Amino acid sequence: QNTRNLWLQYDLVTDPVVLRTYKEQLNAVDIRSAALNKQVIQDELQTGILSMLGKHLSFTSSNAEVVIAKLKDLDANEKQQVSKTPKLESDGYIIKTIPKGSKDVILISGLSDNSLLYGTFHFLRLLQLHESLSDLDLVENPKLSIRILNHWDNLDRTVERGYAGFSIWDWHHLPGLIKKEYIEYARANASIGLNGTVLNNVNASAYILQDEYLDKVKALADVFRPYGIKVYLTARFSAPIEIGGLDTADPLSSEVQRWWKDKADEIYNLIPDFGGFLVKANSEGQPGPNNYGRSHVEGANMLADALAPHQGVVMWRAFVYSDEKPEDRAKQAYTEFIPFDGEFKDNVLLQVKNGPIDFQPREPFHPLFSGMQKTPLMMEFQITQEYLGGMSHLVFLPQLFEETLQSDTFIKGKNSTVSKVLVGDLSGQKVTGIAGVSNIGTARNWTGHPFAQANWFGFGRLAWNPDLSAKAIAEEWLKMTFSTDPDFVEPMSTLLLNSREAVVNYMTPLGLHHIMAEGHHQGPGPWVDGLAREDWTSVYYHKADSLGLGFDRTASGSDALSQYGTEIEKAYSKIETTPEKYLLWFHHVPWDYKLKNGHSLWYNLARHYQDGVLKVEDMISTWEQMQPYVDEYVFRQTQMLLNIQLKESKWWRDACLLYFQQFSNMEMPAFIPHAKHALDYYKSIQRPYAPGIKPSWD
Ligand code: BDP
Repeated sequence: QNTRNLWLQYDLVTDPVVLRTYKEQLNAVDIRSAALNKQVIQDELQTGILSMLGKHLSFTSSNAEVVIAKLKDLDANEKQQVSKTPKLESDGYIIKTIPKGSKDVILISGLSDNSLLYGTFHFLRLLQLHESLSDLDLVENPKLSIRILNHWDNLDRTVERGYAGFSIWDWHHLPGLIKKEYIEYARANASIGLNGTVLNNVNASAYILQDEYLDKVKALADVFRPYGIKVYLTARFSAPIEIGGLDTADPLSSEVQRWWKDKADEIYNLIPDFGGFLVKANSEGQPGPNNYGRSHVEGANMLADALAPHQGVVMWRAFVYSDEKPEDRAKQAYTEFIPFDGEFKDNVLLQVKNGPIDFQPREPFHPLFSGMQKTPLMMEFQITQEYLGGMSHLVFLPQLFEETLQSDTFIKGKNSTVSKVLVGDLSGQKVTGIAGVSNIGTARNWTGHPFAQANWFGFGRLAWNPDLSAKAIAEEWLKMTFSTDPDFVEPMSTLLLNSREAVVNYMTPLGLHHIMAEGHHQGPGPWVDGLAREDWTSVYYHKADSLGLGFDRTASGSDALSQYGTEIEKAYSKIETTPEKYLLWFHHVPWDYKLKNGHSLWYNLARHYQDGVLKVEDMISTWEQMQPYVDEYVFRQTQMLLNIQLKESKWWRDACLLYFQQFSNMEMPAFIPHAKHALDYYKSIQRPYAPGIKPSWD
């Protein structure tokens, strides 16, 4: 494998029967339409087929076995053959075998140029997975329209919460130097159906909106266009002051409104298909409408008005927790945004993190997904592993994404999943979307940990279809990246699918959350206390005392539970009926309380920490068997990283159990090995230079 090529390895098909069949089936391709990306499609097919089958395709209109054409460019016979296929959306496509004269032809068709690109990548995927090319009858429509990466990349090329090197955007040399990686990046995204990218950090510099930088942004937009990727930018709310020379950024000021309209016109003049703005306002010190006594709606709608004439959108983030109101942080976004439901302009989407706190290893879904029914909601997942071990831990995130997407909100009765809310099945929202905070950088293999590539891939696949299973994604990724051999795919997909629960266990089992070390978030820090804000400390979240552990979010506590609607509230209001995975999220539970297995909370806590460590040991022994299937360096690299993960899982276990034992005052269960150090040692570990921190705000 060449890890630069990600899941597009296009390995030579080794099974001789499959290879012979494919070779017979594929000689010539007729690409009839796709003015925008005809060359991209042709190059991809040539590269893929040459590499997988060892033969060159010819591109010709006569006698081709594959026809790639928009529906309107099909001939009468072809049109008739596809007349009964289900309705296609603009990015959707069909791949269908149809008879033509004496032979079969595979038709890849759709409404737009991009649909043909997506259909082509799907077709190549079939070969990568060694699937049959006979009697194809596939129809694919993306379930979400905005499928986007969020780069938390700064203009100085550092990446906030990035663990894979520096930003791939070489601002200094743009627009003159177009790097090969920009093209590789666009191609990788297109292959999984992603269609947008926000280039700069949510903690934004206004500078990116200066003319000089807009020329650089335009250069990237031009590279991405044939791959169907639109460019978006994070807009810093105070930009009219910082780069516009105004003395206010008040959204109701006509001068400010004018400034944003002019800025939007200027951008669209350069980039006619510019996607729009992402905004982090009045959150963690970022400027916003509240600074002028205005609301989130007034701020978002002002920007929406500037973009509307150009069909641009505003993605307004719901990640807010005020420093004035001492409410449970888990409640704040809901409390702040619910009153505005239905008041946003049509081109505003509210971008909501998957859970109500902050990208933890496990959180219940964000209650805005059930509460805010008259506003288009966009999901924000974090692909970079800020709270899940940075680049050092192997964690297959599609498992986490699937858990959120398939959570039941009950808003229209049973089976009202978050995924249905997002795609608009329950509320009829017209603009839909999903964002993933990118995990890529200048690392040779893009993501640092070789297995973090799976999280980029998995996010893209779920953005196309949020109902795909993590298992199916794991299998696809393993086959496309490493090997289709079942002796590899089966044990490795089990490994991937267990990896998320492992990290939950050794970091934050039973609903614990936000007990990471301060600032870098990569080690344990349940003792963190006394920071500028209470809700940045760990003690605020776990509330350990001599009686028990956990945050009471029921009516007797912060009452955050009531934001979830009656079904969930009823079920989770009692300890006995709350799923154990969310236990300490919603309840303060006595140390000796007996869980379902008849053992105390303290015993179970220890059990989970230990299970997490054991799961990492299992991962290591599975991996040891995989040497024959993977490149030597990737094998060693992953082995070394897994050993780091094992060491860190023990660090988590020992530090957390020693810390919590001070409160439980109970014996350490016998299955917990004696910790190598005393608690003070773990408390003294500092990592001032851990990657991904942005000192300016932390
Ligand atoms: C937190 C990160 C911080 C981000 C913030 C956000 O620690 O770096 O700026 O989320 O999403 O998780 O805005």
